[in-house]
Parts: sequence; structure tokens; C-alpha cells
Amino acid sequence: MQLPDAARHDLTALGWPDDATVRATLAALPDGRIARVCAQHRSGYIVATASDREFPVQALAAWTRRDCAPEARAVVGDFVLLDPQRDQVVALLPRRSLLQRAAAGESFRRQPIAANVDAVFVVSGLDADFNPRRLERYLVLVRACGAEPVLVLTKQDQHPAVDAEAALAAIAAQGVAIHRINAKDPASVAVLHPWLGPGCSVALVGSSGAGKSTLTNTLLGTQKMKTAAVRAHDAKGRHTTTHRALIGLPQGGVLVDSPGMRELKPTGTESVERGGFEDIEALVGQCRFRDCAHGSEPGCAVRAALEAGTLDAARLANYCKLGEEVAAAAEGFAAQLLRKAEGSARARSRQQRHLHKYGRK
Ligand SMILES: Nc1nc2c(ncn2[C@@H]2O[C@H](COP(=O)(O)OP(=O)(O)OP(=O)(O)O)[C@@H](O)[C@H]2O)c(=O)[nH]1
Ligand SMILES: [Mg+2]
Ligand SMILES: [Zn+2]
Repeated sequence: MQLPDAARHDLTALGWPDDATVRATLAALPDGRIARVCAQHRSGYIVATASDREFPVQALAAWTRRDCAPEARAVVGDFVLLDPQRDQVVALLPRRSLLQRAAAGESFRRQPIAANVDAVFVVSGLDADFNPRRLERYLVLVRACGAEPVLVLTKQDQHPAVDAEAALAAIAAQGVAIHRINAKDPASVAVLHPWLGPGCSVALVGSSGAGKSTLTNTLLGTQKMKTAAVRAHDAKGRHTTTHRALIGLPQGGVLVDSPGMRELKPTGTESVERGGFEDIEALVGQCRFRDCAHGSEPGCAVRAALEAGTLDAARLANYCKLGEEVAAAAEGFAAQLLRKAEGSARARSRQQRHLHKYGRK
């Protein structure tokens, strides 16, 4: 099916980028309707098509099976092909990116957050909830998914100064854009427009109370998402947003607003070095010994930087902690795959023995 130009144009309003690879994918598609997943429900999805309607559709039967890997199912942001006659998903289209974390409590199950996003706004209030170590953690996960991370620091109108300039400068030095805004003020959020527009998709992540829904409403120009004041004593949010939702913007493109995250564990696919710690990685490369533990070894460039005050000890500790978490998650995930493979091999040999004994019925 060759989509007419008008339909292709409408798809960019849904965040479908109009580049050569995508045009080739479109041209190769069989007859059907392309839709984008706006929300996920227990039994199916809410999707939007180029004609801008939102409606419920049924999931593929394979996705409802318990052993279906979470990343094999459609998630918010995915493009799917619908049956031409019925409101039923028939295929998941190839993804450009998939933002994911390890499921809370279970380190070895991956939990997709949003698919096909070009940028991720890591939203954080400049209030008492501000935590540079948490921001570094977000950057590691976002960098691993292939989307561009952008730090969006909200509540600048209430908290113009924050005591973390060194940590922010280190993040900016890794090429990450940082913007301080008042999420309630349209003029202030205009600095984010370069990431928005036809064919662009942006996911908002961050703790509860950070201002993700406030920012969504300001960019949208209407109070679509519910927001709520944070607790006075510690500035923690109240988990106001409870479902992930894809929202079309008036200028084209989409935003994905998410519930605030309590826990953000790596999946084991990340690279801490490329996740915003390139400077520490470069120092490690300058240590005299390849297996330097940065303790009492002579010629340790990491310790020298700590002593010279050019490297922050808390940031170094976070780099080490995140590295250990990524390695443990990768190991746990591999062990789980192995257990699954052994389980199915045992089941196959049981079946073979059964066939041998009783023959095929
Ligand atoms: N003054 C000011 N208040 C803000 C700003 N951003 C958010 N707020 C307020 O912070 C509170 C929490 O904002 P929400 O948008 O509900 O936060 P959220 O990130 O969506 O939180 P969850 O949905 O719980 O994850 C609300 O009372 C907002 O009005 C800002 O830049 N300036
Ligand atoms: Mg919210
Ligand atoms: Zn060293």
C-alpha cells in the first residue's frame, strides 16, 4: 500500500517522522491502517490514527500470553498496524527507540516506558526534591534507549538558585541540554520548542511532583492533565498521574506524560560510561594500572582529580554504584534467559519421551 501524501502528512502530527527509512517502511506495508498507541489498558489499547480519532482496539492474542516478553508487546508510543475491517492490532511496526527500566521489585524483568521517542525530558523540580544523583541515573537509562536526554528543571520561579552547580556543569559538559523553567509559564517553556513539532515525539519522566503534567498542560495550552500540589515538608508529589498517556500537541508531534517514578533501576543494557560519565571514563583510562581500583595505587588519575577538586566524590560514588547495578542486572537477566532455555529444553525432552512411549495420537 502506498499511502497518499495527505495521509503521510497527517501521520507526522502523530509523531511519525517523515524520513527516508520511514517512507520505505510505509511503502512496504500491506493494506491496513497505521495507528499510534496512546494508552494501554488491561485488555487492549487506546490508539489514534492519522484522522485524529482515538478509539479502543484489541491486542494481538500472542501479547496476552503470560510468557510474552514485555518488550514484545506494544507500549505507549508504538506504531501498530490495524486490521482493515476490525479494531484489532495485527502487527507492531519497527521501533526507533524504546525507553525502559527494570520492573520495580523484580530486577530481571524489563518494563518498557515509551516507544519511538526522539527526546526524553528528564523533569526535576529545583525544590527540596532536587537530587543530582537521581538525574545522573535518569541520564544513564535515557542514553541507552537512543533518544536525546534533555534536563528540564522546573519551579525556577520559586527556587532560582540550587546548590548543585558542579553536578549540573558536569552533565552539561557531556553535551546534555539543561533548561530551567517555570512550567506554568508559556513564555518560559518556549525554550523546549526545538524538540517539539510535526514528526517529533518526547517522553516526560521524573519523580512525582516534578511538574510533568504542569508542563504538558502549558505546552498544550489547556488543563488536560490533572496536577496537584506537592507535600509542604519535603516537596514530594502525590502520584497524581496514574496512567501513561500520549498527547498530541497543537503544533504537531506528541508528548508522553507518565506517572512519577518511585524507583529507576537499570535493565543491564545500559553503558554507564556513555550515559553521562565520559569524563570519569577518560580519567580511568589515564590510571597507570589497567586494573586500578582507585585506592592506594600509584599513578591513579581518578584520585588525583579528586584531590585536585576537579572531580566530585559523590558523583564518582554514583558512577561506581550505577556500574555495579548495570552489571548485576545484565548478569541476572542472562541467568534468567538460561533458566528459561533449560526449562523449555526439559519440556521438549519430556514430550519426546512421551511420544516415544505412547506414539503420536
Ligand atoms: N511555581 C511553580 N510550580 C510548579 C512548576 N512546575 C510544577 N509546579 C507545581 O508542582 C505541583 C506538581 O506538579 P504536577 O505537574 O502535578 O507534577 P507531576 O510531575 O505531573 O507529578 P505526578 O503526576 O504525581 O507524577 C503542582 O502544584 C504544580 O502547580 C513550576 O515550574 N513553578
Ligand atoms: Mg502528573
Ligand atoms: Zn585509578
